Amino acid sequence: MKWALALLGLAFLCVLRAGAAQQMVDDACSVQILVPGLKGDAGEKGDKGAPGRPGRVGPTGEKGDVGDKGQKGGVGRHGKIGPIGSKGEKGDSGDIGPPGPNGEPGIPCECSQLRKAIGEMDNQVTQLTAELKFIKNAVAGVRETEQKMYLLVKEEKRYLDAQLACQGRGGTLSMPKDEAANALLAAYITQAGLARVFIGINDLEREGAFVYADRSPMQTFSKWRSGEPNNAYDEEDCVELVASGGWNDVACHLTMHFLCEFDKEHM
Ligand SMILES: [Ca+2]
Ligand SMILES: [Ca+2]
Repeated sequence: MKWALALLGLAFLCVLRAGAAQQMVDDACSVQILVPGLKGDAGEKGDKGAPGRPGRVGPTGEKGDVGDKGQKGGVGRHGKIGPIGSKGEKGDSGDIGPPGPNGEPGIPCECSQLRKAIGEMDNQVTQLTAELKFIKNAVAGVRETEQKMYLLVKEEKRYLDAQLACQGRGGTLSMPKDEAANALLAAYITQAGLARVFIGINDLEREGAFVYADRSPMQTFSKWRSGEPNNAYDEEDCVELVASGGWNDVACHLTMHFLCEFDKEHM
């Protein structure tokens, strides 16, 4: 259509100009005006068009392969406690263990005699313990320090018999080795209403060399009364404690009450 209109327009123009310039019209109109011109250069690329409408839903595909295993889940809550099961059967005995180390060599002995002696000693210990407890609680009362127990025995005995009596009860005649112990013993006999008692000091072995009843030497402490020890009549080898707390050497064959002492460790 455009081409037809353009050709009509150009032909009309040739008719108008026919009278004025015949020659020029002849030249112009003689051109083959029905032939299109050369194709022009490509225009610039246009803007991107708007998105098209969604296509139709396709058919259902085939079932896919099994997927990979998922990660392990967290620990679940505790379940309820189940009922108590029945008792199982007894298991087999374990293997025998390795032998223990060898014991120390024994002492050769007449074991039957030893057992008899031990039995008798047990009886004696039981008897002594009962006797000591009786004396402590019912008869004399005792005096105690942290390490020792003192017992005033109200039986009149000579020095050596008194020492044997104390030893028979597991002790010895009292051996005051410091001011505190000596004061305790003095108060003890004073409260008992006694004037004097044997204590465990003597110079039986060597005149003038006083030792304790366990043969231990005198230490720095002593409590001799004024003028004592005097070894009067050349026969005073044993020692008495008087109520005031002083010591005096006296004859060992005198009889008087006495004081025993016991180590608590050995009771
Ligand atoms: Ca003497
Ligand atoms: Ca004397």
